This record gives sequence, structure tokens and C-alpha cells, in this order.
Amino acid sequence: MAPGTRVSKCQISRPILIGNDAKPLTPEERVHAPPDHTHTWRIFVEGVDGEDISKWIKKVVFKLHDTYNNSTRSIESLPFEVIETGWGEFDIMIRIFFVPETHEKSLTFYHRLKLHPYGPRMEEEKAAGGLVESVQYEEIVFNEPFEYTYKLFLENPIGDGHGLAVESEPDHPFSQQLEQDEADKLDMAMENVKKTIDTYKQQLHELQSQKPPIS
Ligand code: SLL
Repeated sequence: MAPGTRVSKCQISRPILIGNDAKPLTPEERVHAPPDHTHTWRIFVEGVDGEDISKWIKKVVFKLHDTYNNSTRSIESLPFEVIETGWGEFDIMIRIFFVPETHEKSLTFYHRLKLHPYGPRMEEEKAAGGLVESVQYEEIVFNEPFEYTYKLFLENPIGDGHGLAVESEPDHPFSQQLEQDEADKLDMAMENVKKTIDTYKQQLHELQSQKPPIS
């Protein structure tokens, strides 16, 4: 396996947790916070089972609501999190950038910031003094990963090994080669369409030039 090449016909998936916790500000904290702020909250991207995700995630950019100063927060080291206070719930855009060795494009996720007790755990959350948590489990799939990513995940299994590389079927539908073949076919089809249009244009031109002038 040569370095800097993709491991063909292989997929690796890695789970991450994207979420937030929040709790009402205490009277003491409210004194120091802006007058309309009611909660303190934390938005985060974390590994599962305490995995050090900075081995493959370079930075995480959290795009907060425009009511926040410097609403784009770029976090370039662990923990990938933003702690803030506020009064309202909103969607946070989360962009994950991978370390250059993976050669992977960034990925975007959304998380709805939860501040108040509701949903199936409402009673529990109320009993906990309004401490709420909203966490989503995501699985990032690396299709035909570069050798760096392949080795990294193979050498650092998490949990019961779920997320390790899986050898896929020989006719794996998403291989880079098949993708390139499809792109080539599309290019050829486009070329043919262009040629046909040119031929028709030429024919039209000839017909028009033969037409007797309107009297
Ligand atoms: C709502 N659509 O109405 C949402 C907007 C805005 C949240 C929520 C305070 C920011 C700041 C804050 O909590 N903004 O003042 O720094 O619920």
C-alpha cells in the first residue's frame, strides 16, 4: 500500500457525538451576565469512549446565532466546544475540518441548541434543576480513505471495534474508479450533445440560406 494513495474498495466509519448541555443561570451568575440572559450552555463535538478525535479532526467551526458577538467560533484544539450564556434556542451550524493527512473535505452538521426541559426526559430534567442535555450520535463514513486514515482507525479501535475498516464487495458501488468512469461517461455524453447541436445549427443555417426571399 503506497503512502498518499487511497485504500480502494474500503469504507471506514467513525462515530462522534455532537450536542449541547445547558442549565439556568444562578442568581449569582445572572449578576455578571447580560440582563436578558437566562442560561449557560455548552455546544461540543466529542469522540465516543473518550477517543482523542484531534488525531483526525483539525478544527471545528461553530456558527452561532447572529445575536452573538463574533458568531463564528473556530476551535482548533481539544476540547472542541463553545461555552456561552444566552436566552434563546437556535440552530448551530457545525463544520468539521479534518487533518490534512486524511485529504478529506470538511463536513457540515446542524444542532438545535436546547435550553429548556421538554421531550421524553422533561420530568427528569426539571428534577435536575433544569439541567438539560441534547446529544446526537453521528457516524462519519470515509469512503476509500487515504492510508493515513485507514491505519489510524485500524490502530485505534474504539469500543467493541465497531467502526473498523470493512472490506466491501468487489463491485462496491461507490469506488473512486466507478465514480471516475461515470464522470467520463457524462463528459462523453455532453460532447455528443454539443456535436449534435452543432450539426443541427449547420443544417438550419444551410436551409435558411436556401430559402427564397419573402416578396
Ligand atoms: C429565538 N430564534 O427567538 C431564536 C433566536 C437567539 C439567541 C435565539 C443572546 C445572544 C446575545 C441569545 O441567546 N440569542 O445577546 O449575546 O428564540
